[in-house]
Amino acid sequence: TTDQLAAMSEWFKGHYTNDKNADYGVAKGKNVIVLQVEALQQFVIGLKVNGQEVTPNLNKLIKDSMYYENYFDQTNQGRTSDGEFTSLTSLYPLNEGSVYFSYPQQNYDSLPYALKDNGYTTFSAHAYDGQFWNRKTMHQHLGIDTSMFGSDFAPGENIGWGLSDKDFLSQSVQKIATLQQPFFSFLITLSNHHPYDALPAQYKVFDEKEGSMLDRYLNTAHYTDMAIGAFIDELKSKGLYDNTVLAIYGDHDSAIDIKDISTVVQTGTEPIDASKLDKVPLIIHIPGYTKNATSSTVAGHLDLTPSILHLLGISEENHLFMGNDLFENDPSRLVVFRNGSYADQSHYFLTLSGSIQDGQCYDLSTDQLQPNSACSANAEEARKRLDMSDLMIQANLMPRLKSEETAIK
Ligand code: GP9
Repeated sequence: TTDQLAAMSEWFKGHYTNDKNADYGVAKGKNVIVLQVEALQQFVIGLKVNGQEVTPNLNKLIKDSMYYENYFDQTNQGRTSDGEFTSLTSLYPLNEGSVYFSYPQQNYDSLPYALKDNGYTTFSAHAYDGQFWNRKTMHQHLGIDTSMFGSDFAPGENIGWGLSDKDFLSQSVQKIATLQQPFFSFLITLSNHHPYDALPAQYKVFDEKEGSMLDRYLNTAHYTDMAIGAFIDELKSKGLYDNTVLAIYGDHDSAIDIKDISTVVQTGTEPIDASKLDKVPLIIHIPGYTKNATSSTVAGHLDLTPSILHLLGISEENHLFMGNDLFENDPSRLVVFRNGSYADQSHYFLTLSGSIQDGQCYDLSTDQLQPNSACSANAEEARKRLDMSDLMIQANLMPRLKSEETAIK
């Protein structure tokens, strides 16, 4: 209804903070590479097993980058496709299924479209078949002009489902180097895929106990980290590294049992330990940016697009992104999960049933149960955001909302 549209418009107006602080536009005009890493979880970052780092290359990159250590996984049943959708459109995944399959014909706003409007070339690549997750269609529909999938790559070393991350990233750099600048490139890795049993023996550096998925995972994650290290070296040798913002994040959890993970890292207290562990790293390397740091700000997949736009000095004003710009100072920011649970800067609200009444409110740092009243307002706000996102997707409201915005101005 018109009232609903007006209410949604109001919400977006309130959400948009127009905080053009000192970081705004620090990477103006730079190329952008977004690297979505299969099943990369935050707990492997900085982790040493038998004295050896699991992700030495990412650890090194972090020393020279912004690193978000509390970046939560906001995906749902659409797994890798949800990682892409939430990150590129700053909308929530569906409750059931994947937007990529269920609503491929709607009009979406997206990071690639926002960049195209600002003169960027847009490109994506993934080593598996383009029909999978309906990517060929959806990448185009999200504003990506050229893509490479599966057989578009030259044959090379295969690991599991397809071309190894090392060869995939290497061939992707060759292609990226030919793109007109500034470019946006979206790359999705594959080798670190569940159940992590396809890695050739010569890449294994950690001992694997018989039947331990965690041990296998540590090896494949280490392999992918090596491939990312080689990728960064190739970007440097092509002269691209110093004029490119490089954002790297994990798409979703690894499906490894928390009991196994707790043998290598400290996990929280039941029953929120598993939810709190469901974090992926976000690393943003910004050439020439001096404020490199680790941030413990609570954040998630929906925040990628607004944050990249902030760095490029592209205003969010004419866009409808539901996530938060991580470079703005906004202590009220909320990370909403698909089942209605949420994390803010001090609480974790956990609802397994999806009902607010059945939820429990925890102190985020101590895991202590709090009175529900401490979480009730944000729990309602969380539900409202999910409903809005669903309505925008299912009723294809983006075009109408955009004209509403224009009418208000
Ligand atoms: C397949 C790959 C894996 O192309 O992206 O998807 P997932 O099974 O992790 O959703």
